[in-house]
Amino acid sequence: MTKSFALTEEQLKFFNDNGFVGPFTLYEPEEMASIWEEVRMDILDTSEAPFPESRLNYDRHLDLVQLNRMISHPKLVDRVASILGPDVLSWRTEWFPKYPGDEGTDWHQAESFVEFEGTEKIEPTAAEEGKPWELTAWIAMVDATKENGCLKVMPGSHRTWYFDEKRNIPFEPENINKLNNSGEKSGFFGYDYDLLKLDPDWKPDEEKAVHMEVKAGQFFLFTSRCMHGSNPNTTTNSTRFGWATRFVPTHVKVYSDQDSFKHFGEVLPLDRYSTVLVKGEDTYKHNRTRLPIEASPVAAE
Ligand SMILES: O=C(O)CCC(=O)C(=O)O
Ligand SMILES: [Fe+2]
Repeated sequence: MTKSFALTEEQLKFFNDNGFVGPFTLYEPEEMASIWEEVRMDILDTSEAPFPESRLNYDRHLDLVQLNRMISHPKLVDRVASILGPDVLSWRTEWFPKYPGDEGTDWHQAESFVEFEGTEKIEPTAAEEGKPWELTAWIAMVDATKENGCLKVMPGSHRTWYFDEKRNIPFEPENINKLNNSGEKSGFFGYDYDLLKLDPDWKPDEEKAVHMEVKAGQFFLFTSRCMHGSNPNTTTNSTRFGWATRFVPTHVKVYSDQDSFKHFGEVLPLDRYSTVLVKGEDTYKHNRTRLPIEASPVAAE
């Protein structure tokens, strides 16, 4: 019987209470260092990428085997399935580099990933009250520390909306790495997430934040409803490279009726895009999907 990496009852309870859980080890630091050395070069060639023209470079797990192996790794997927249920799709992966001197990431919450353009990217068709239908595994490509801007989360905040993720706000890339209206070096990659606050006068309690310091090769899980962000990278020589890998149960419609989507001032056509069925079965068949590269019949030949 193959080993299962499902969450323990205790870990599941921690997740339900807090909205996040981890860290867990996917690779030992030395192994991750050698994978990352290769991958960081490979991602520069976008000829086979799903979005070859985009500087966002999303979803490179679709063409790069090393990355595909990560999003379908049992150590990751078994834990994701403990929360989302047995039938799981990978729907997006995103790079989050933070270079020395870069601004922090504004506190934010999401679920439908409307992302300031009025269109839900993911929509559940069989949601159950209190059960998350989206989950992110944030994988550290290098050590993430409080100083280089590791992710921070606000325990228990997944039960209350502090932001309206469905409001449209302008993309203002000229403000990246500038001080914001509160005099802080924080922003949201060209958007001002503070404009989505339900109560403009409310401020999160930084004292309660948990800073997810993780080693290269580790990951943690969180629902995007759990408020998260990061401090600025105050180091002079340490770049933090995070890779957010996002999952949904198969009942969720991904980019439903959309041929392209807008994000960070770009238009991304979806003709090369599909979800990946990383665990279980897809009986809903809402989405274009494929198997992980190494599980597909061509790879097995
Ligand atoms: O890594 C970051 O700074 C932000 C990541 C994030 O917001 C996410 O993964 O949803
Ligand atoms: Fe986020």
